[in-house]
Amino acid sequence: MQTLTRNAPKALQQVGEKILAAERITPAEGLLLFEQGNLSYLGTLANYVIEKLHGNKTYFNRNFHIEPTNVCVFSCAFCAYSRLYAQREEGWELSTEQMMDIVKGYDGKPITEVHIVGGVHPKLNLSFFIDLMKQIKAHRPSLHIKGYTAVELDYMFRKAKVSAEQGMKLLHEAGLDSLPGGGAEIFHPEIREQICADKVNADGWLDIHRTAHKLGMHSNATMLYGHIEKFEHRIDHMERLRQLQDETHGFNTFIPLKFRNKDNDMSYVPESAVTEDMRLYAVARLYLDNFAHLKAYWPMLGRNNAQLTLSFGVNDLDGTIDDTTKIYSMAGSEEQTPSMTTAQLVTLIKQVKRQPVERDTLYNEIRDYSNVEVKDMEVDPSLN
Ligand code: V47
Ligand code: SF4
Repeated sequence: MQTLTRNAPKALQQVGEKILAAERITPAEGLLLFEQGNLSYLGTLANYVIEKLHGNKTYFNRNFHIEPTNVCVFSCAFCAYSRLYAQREEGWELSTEQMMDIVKGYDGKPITEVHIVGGVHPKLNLSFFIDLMKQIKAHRPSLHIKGYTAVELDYMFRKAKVSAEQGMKLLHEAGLDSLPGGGAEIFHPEIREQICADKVNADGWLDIHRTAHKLGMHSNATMLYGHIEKFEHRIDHMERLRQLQDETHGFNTFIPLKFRNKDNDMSYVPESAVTEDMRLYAVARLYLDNFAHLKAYWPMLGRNNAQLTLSFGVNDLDGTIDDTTKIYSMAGSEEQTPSMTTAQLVTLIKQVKRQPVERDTLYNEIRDYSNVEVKDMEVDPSLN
C-alpha cells in the first residue's frame, strides 16, 4: 500500500497517505483525486478503506418496490418516466387497494423492506399517503417502509400547509420508517437549474433529511452523475452531504446513480464510460469518510458492472428489488423489469469472491450466505 502511494505524483501521494492514516481529505484533495487519480490507484485505496470498514462483506436486502404513479408536476430534463397531469392517460396511478394488493402479494415471503417512490402527483396528498402507511403497517407491522423522496415530501408538506417537521411526524407515526435517497440529483445551482430547476433545491432537500434524522429516522442520499456536471460539482454535492452527516449521523448509505440517456430531454448527452463510473465510486468511498456504506444500484449499472464496483469501494448491492419499475427501463437501463432472486444476488457476490450478507434497511445483519449452497436456496423458500 505504501509503495502504491510512493509511485504516484507528489500531490496525489500526499492525499493517498492521508487516506491510509484515516485523515479526512479536503474538497481540493477530492478534486485532485478526480483529476489525476487513475483507476488502479483509486481502486486500491477505495478497496483498502472498504475492507477496513467491512472486511469482505457485501450486503443486500430482500425488498420490493412500489411506484404509486408516474404523473408528475415537475419536468426534470433527465426523466424519461414522468407524465404531466395533462398527459395522465399515458401514465398510471395506483389506488390504495392496488398498492395493498402488491403488499399482500408478498405475504409469507421473507421480505424485509418496501421501497415506495414515484412521481409528484398533484392530487395524491399527505392524508392519502398517511392512510397508505397505516394500511401497510396494519397488514404487516414488521415490514420496513422506506418511502418518498425529499422532492415528493417537500411538495406534499407545502400543499398540506404543514412544516416539514409536522408532516414528517405524521408520516412517521403512521408507519414511515426511513427515506430513500432520491431527488438529490446534483445540488450545485449551476447544474440543478439546467436539469431540474423547478423542484426542491439543495437546501430544501437537505432540510427534509435533517428533519427526518432529528426525529430518529434514517435516510439515504443519491447523486445523479455522468451528464453535464463537472468534477467540482460532484465534490460540492458530496461535501454538502458530508457536512450534514457530521451534524446528524442519519444517513445510512450513499448511492451514485448513473445517468442513462434514453428517451429524455438529455438524450444528446453521452453516457459515462465504465472506467469513469468506477473512478467515481472509488472517489465517493474516499471522500465520504462518515458514510458507513456505499451502494451500487444494479438496475442502473447492469449486473456485471455492479459486480465490478465491489472492487472500487462498494459494499452493498441494494436488494432483490422485485419490481415492475419503469423509472430506469424507460431511461435505457439494461434491466427492463428489475428483479433478482436471492440465489442470483448471492451468486453475483460470490463470483467476485465477496461474502454475501443479507441485511435489513438499517444494516442489521440477518443472514450470512457464505456457506449456503445455491442449490439449497433454490428449493428452500426461506432462503430464496
Ligand atoms: O432522483 C431518474 C433517478 C432517482 C434517471 O434510497 C435517473 O435506496 C439515471 O430514489 N438516469 C429516484 N437516474 C430513485 C431513488 C432510489 C433508487 C435506488 C435506491 C434508492 C434508495 C433510491 O432516479 C431520481 C433520479 O436521480 N433517475 N431518471 C435517468 N435517466
Ligand atoms: Fe418527477 Fe422525479 Fe421524474 Fe423529476 S425525476 S420529473 S420529480 S418523477
